[in-house]
Amino acid sequence: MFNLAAIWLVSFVVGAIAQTCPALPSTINLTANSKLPDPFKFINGTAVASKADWACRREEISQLFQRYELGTLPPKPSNVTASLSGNSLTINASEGGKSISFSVSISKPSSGTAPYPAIIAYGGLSIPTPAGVAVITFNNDDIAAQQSSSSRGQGKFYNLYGSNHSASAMTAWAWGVSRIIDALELTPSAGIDLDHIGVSGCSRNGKGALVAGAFDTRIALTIPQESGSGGAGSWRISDAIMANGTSTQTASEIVGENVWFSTTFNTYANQVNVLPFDHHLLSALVAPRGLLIIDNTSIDWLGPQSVWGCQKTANYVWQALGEADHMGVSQVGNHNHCAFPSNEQGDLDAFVNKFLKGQSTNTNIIKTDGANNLGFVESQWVDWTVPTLS
Ligand code: MCU
Repeated sequence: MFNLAAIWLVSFVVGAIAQTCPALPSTINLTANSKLPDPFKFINGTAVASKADWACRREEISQLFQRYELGTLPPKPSNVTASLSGNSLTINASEGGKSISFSVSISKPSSGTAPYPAIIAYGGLSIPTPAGVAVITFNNDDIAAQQSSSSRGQGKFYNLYGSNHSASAMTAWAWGVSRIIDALELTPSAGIDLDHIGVSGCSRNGKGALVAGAFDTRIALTIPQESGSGGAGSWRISDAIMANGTSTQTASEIVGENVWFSTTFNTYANQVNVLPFDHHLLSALVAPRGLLIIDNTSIDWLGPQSVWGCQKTANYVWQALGEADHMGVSQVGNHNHCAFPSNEQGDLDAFVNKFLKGQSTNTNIIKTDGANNLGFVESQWVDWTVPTLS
């Protein structure tokens, strides 16, 4: 009964959004804004004053990211089927007379009973595997290649939708994650608890995991690890760090390095101030669901100052929604890239136990081991206030 009620509520809310949210104008006059854009103001200048408004603003932000940075995320294909063989779940998707199939492996935990919570792991899990949690290994490169800038349009996503589809590799991977969840829904014998699904990845795959968590609200916990610029970092702050003489990754570099972003983003890579968003708003799409940003203060290329400022600012959206502790940042240095340091284990456990295991834990975790707030001066970046939305 509860599930039916929940399904009814979700379709009611989705239906209400479709009816009442203003459509994004086909042409938007982009104007320079050197601050992190206001989460609580629609593109037409109207204030976000309620949780219902936020639902529409969230949809608007999603559309803006697709239009200017990530490319279009296609809806669920007309036909999705799944088959389970041992630990391998095969997903078949067809659309417009074409079809693809891809497989993920499911590694069940040695403790607990089915259905298990699970983490969908881009390219394998880079954080320590939590006890009692299944790991679903997603070969994201099979869906969209990311060898170099010449990987554009390569991978199974593009076999289905055409090599000229606007979706960036990260959007194609997010589509893949959604199809994995569709397949888990179709396959109860896979033994995965649909209310407790997480997603994680490190570095380039951390950027990808954040995008998947942003787009699919069936994901309960998103854990991008050391995702850096183009992930948990802010385009604007990274440009400022670079201008101050620290060699860090910026939008203008990233668009030449790989195919993580849409070709449309090339237009904005040298003028990020005109973007009507920054990556605090990519994170904000996850709210009020669980998000733990795991980061490293020791690698300039990742832009630790940028990640810190961006994500501290993102937390204001959770604050506005009355769920500040559903989003955390744990930033610790003195370890190699993607090597999870043991002194972050407690932070990870707190989030996993709350969002994947339903326990009551303290997830008030917004911390860095970098000195002096890593030089982040909020007044330089934030020129808006945080409403209380009800
Ligand atoms: C942090 O993610 C990327 C980074 O954006 C790239 O510039 C660098 O080449 O690779 C990083 C990565 O994915 O390392 C595994």
